[in-house]
Amino acid sequence: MTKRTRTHVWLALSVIAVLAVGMVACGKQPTKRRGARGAGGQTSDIASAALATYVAPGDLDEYYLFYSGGHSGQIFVSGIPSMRHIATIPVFSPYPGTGYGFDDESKEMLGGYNWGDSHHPGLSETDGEYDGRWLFINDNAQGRIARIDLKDFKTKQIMTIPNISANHGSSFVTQNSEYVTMATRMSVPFPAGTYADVDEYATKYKGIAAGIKIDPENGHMSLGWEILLPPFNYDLGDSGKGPSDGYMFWTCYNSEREFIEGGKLEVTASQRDKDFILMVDWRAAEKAVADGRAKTVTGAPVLYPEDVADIAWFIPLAKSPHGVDVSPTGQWIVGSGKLSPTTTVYDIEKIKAAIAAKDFEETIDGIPVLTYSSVREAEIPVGLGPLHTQFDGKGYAYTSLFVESAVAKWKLPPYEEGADMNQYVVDKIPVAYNIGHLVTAEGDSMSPDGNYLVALNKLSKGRHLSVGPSIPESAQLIDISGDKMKLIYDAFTEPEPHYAVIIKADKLDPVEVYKKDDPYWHKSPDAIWSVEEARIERRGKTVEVWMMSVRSFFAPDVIRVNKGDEVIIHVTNIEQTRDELHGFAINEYNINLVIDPGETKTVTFTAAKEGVFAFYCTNFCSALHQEMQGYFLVK
Ligand code: RUQ
Ligand code: CUA
Repeated sequence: MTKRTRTHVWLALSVIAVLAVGMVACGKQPTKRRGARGAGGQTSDIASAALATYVAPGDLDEYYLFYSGGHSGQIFVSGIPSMRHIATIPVFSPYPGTGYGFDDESKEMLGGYNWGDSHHPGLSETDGEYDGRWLFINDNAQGRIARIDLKDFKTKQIMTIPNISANHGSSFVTQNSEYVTMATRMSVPFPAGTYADVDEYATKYKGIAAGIKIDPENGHMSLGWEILLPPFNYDLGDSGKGPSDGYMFWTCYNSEREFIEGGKLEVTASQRDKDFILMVDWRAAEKAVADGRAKTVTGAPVLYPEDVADIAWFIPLAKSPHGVDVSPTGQWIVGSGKLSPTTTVYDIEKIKAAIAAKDFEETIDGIPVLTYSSVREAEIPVGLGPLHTQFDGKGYAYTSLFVESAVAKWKLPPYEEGADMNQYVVDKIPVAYNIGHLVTAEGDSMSPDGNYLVALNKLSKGRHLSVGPSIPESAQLIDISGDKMKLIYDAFTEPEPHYAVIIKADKLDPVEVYKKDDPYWHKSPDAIWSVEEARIERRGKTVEVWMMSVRSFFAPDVIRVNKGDEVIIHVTNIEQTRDELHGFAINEYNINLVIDPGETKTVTFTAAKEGVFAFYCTNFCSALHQEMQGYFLVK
């Protein structure tokens, strides 16, 4: 491309940036609370919004909202409509509040990292409906994926696969939870661990799309297949449903396939008018692996599109694509480009017909590019900076507009022949600058509820009291039950919200106690249930302790070791009463376990410091909680 076109793109981007900055409001001072009553004794908008979101003391919310915590590495849980933050689920980062990352098991899961970049939570599904079993979440930084069991809201597995770099297009679950997606956002030399300089980017660097198999019995994840891809940046994804079940979709940018040192990727990756949606037939990929057509590379079954046809296709999409979302019926595939003021709708039937007719524009690294005009249904003029789309189940779609700081509501097909497409954009609501993702109630399922939408902001307009340069994030609750969208609540979210999912509260039934005889829970072989079983055993330089905790003491309450010993402590909380958690912290040893009723946790460490160290219960458990302590003596 010429220097001139580059300058143009650069200019356009700068204009967008300036526009955006111009919209930032100044810091907030406390405002007088506005009256809830409008003129003439009418109930004002504020009063009806308050009524719509107020969950009275003792009442419960209607939905769970799970939103990712970005580089906090966590998932946050709120209720809808109150938007109250009620829990934090630590996934990729330690969280002393629940003792996560301190016991052997969670430490091992974290794999030596103490953070992750969690972006897109995805719920397990049965027949295209959220079934409330598991929640999946990706780590964009370390290329990982995790599973949370919604029976106890705890992270049960963190998985890494080879050859993938920056897993962003994840975690999008198939209609019957057969697979969850993973994909490379930032291509690197292939196979994993190869060295090649960035000037060999176009040829030596590769992307990967992967299908992670989910065990239907217990949710356990394992690698199903990988597909070798050109070095584009694979961004967002979604799984098909109904007529598109069997397909996975990912947007990609930088189809220019270059990384020029000092060249500004934002400029070099914005040259082409269109990039692509990658579409993968996961059943065909699964079969190709079963038929022995994959090559084993760094331990992974990798399919090469040059050798294995009919597993992957590209669909052109303007421009620097970000979100791709499948409509509730599964017929419409909706893609948005950050630098195009339109959202493009594709018909899965046209896509299938184009594949059958080999209606291709070109082939890139063995992957056919479907002819745009044959598969596109319509381009909808939604507005500036479209990112993500959600649905209400009543035939409407909602697209977030980053640059415009708004949500556009528009109608899904069918459209009248030759009609002015502007008429199908039926409503727009401004939100706090700048919006990234948005989510509707049960929005990724085949039957969204059509009542609530949460707009998650990227940059904040200062919707809260000022707390310094780290402006509190904001998530806005929007009522989408009527023709016009209505902003009804401004909530804080912990940094930094990316995607979220909303599930009906009555679909979950979490336990409050690990019942001693509940076969669902894997029992630790080191659990003990009485003072009599409590003991300390020494084997050479290893001291192993089986400890029991109950209101309000530990048994044993004195542990004597020698400096340099390896110490293994198993603590069982034998309580069977709700909210009777006990902590176990050894001062100055950086040990902090929190053990739920009926749970056993193990910590292994070296007694490196000599002296006498108190240990105590960190979780308030009874009137005599302060007395719940003991001593760890290191000679
Ligand atoms: S991204 S603001 Cu990580 Cu989900 Cu679109
Ligand atoms: Cu046990 Cu506090």
